[in-house]
Parts: sequence; C-alpha cells; structure tokens
Amino acid sequence: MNVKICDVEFEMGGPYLTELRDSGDIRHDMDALRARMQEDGYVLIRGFHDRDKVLKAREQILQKLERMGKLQPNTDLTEALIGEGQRGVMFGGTNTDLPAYLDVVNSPDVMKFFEQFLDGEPRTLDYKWLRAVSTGGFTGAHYDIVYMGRGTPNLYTLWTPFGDTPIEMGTLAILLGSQHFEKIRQTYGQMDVDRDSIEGWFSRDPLELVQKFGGKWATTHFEAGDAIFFGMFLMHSSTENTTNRFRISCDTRYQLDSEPVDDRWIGDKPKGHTAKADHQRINMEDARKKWGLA
Ligand SMILES: O=C(O)CCC(=O)C(=O)O
Repeated sequence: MNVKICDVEFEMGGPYLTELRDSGDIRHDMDALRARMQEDGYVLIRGFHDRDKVLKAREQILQKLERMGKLQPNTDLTEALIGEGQRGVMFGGTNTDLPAYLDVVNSPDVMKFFEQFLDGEPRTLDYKWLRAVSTGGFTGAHYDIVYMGRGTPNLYTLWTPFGDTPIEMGTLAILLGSQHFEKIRQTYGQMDVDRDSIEGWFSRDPLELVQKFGGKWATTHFEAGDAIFFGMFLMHSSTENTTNRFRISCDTRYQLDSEPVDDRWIGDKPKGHTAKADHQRINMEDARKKWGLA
C-alpha cells in the first residue's frame, strides 16, 4: 500500500514507513505503559474511548459542518462528503457548543486514565484542537513543544479520530526515534512560535527528515474509539487526505494539575496564539540554516 505522508509517497513496509504498535494489551499496566512511552515515544490504544460516544460526537460535529454548508447537500450525514470546493475547518477553542465531543475528550474515563498514567491529579488544557480536514489537507512535521511549551514539558497530546479513519483519509504519522534528535531538541525544540515569531512546522518533507536525521515513519488505520498519545518532543505530521470525505479528529492535552500550565490554553476564553500570520514570521528554512540543520 502506498501512503502519502504530508504529500510525499511511501510504501507501507518499505524502508521509510512501518505500522504503529498497539499497546492495548498493556493498557491497564501503567508501569508498562510508561516504559512503552520511554521506548517508543508514543502509546497507541485501540478502543481507548467508548466507540458509541465517539460516533455520537461525530454526528454532532457533522451537524455543525452541515449548518456551515460544508457538506454535500442531500447526502448521508455520516459519510461526511465534502461539499463542492469546501476547505477544511479548524474548530480551535473550548467547543462548548459540542457537548458530545467534550464528553469524549474530557470524560471521567480519560481523566482517570491520565491520573493513573501521570500518577497524580490530572488536568486537560481547556483549548482543544478539533479539525475537519478536506481533500489534499495534511499537517507538516513538528514538535508540539513550540506551540504549547510555556508550562510543564510533561504534557501529553492525545490524538483522537472521530470516525473510522483509514490512512488515506489523513491519520497521525510519527517519526520513530525523533524524541532523541538532540540537535533538533536544542534548537527548534527551544522555540515558541509566539515569542519567537517563527513558523511552527519544522518540515513539509518527511523523506528529507529521515535522510538527514534518521528514524522511520509510522502510521496506521484508525477506527472510531482508537487514540494515540505522545510527548512534546516527538516529530509528527499527518498523512494526506486523498478522499472526498472530511477527516475529523482532534488533539487534546493532559498534564499534572500540580505542574505549571501554559496560560494561552486555559480558562473559559483561552487567549490562544498571539503570533503574526505565517508569512510574517521567521521562515523555518532560514532558521534551520542558522541552526546548522538545513
Ligand atoms: O491532526 C493533524 O493533522 C495533526 C495533529 C497534531 O499535530 C497533533 O496532534 O499535535
């Protein structure tokens, strides 16, 4: 099977791309999960969420997309068929108008899981990154620390697709081993996109990353209910949505309540990013030259 990470094509099982490992068998063994996180840099758990709740949330999100005129008229809502010429939507914020969605990502089960994993009272960032990604859409390779690094680095991103999401619809792709790319951690990984007014994506070319820095990409087909979480210093991106249906997914964040929190992402009305538009920021290509990482 050929897979487009960003917009570069790879062969699944070839030299650059492999399957993500499922940690479902150890999901109740926190020591084993923490060791897995150390070793792999991520934890994928199939059936992490209640599938029915995820599908209910999907329906609510799709109803919103329908009201916005984003879907093909007179088609089955659950298919999420993209309306003629419609672009994707980023529903960044607290999403209080989507209670079924919050019921998944803020659920007692999820909070209990992070309480056990983090070994203490957890909190979730109030701001959530919910997206409907259109045909041709993808996310470039980045570390999350550059977007949310003002609090504890002991913060985890949980990526949840809302609906069965095959690779060709746009799934999370991670660069295995990238949590150990010391030079990147010490340069790019020290950036704050707002403070430093710099672009967030480190690269739009996943092949270039492997050839220059090593590692191997990994992704998989996801089903509604599956989720993956990872730390702030793991290079990740997404596969391209090559279908005519919206890919609906979110990234939400969890940390210990006792640790410092990035104040851009909390409260009833989180202030969010303050950075200028992408084209007014320091270009990543220039920054990488300066860091000796071009
Ligand atoms: O869903 C995507 O396209 C990217 C998600 C992401 O970057 C994240 O979960 O931090």
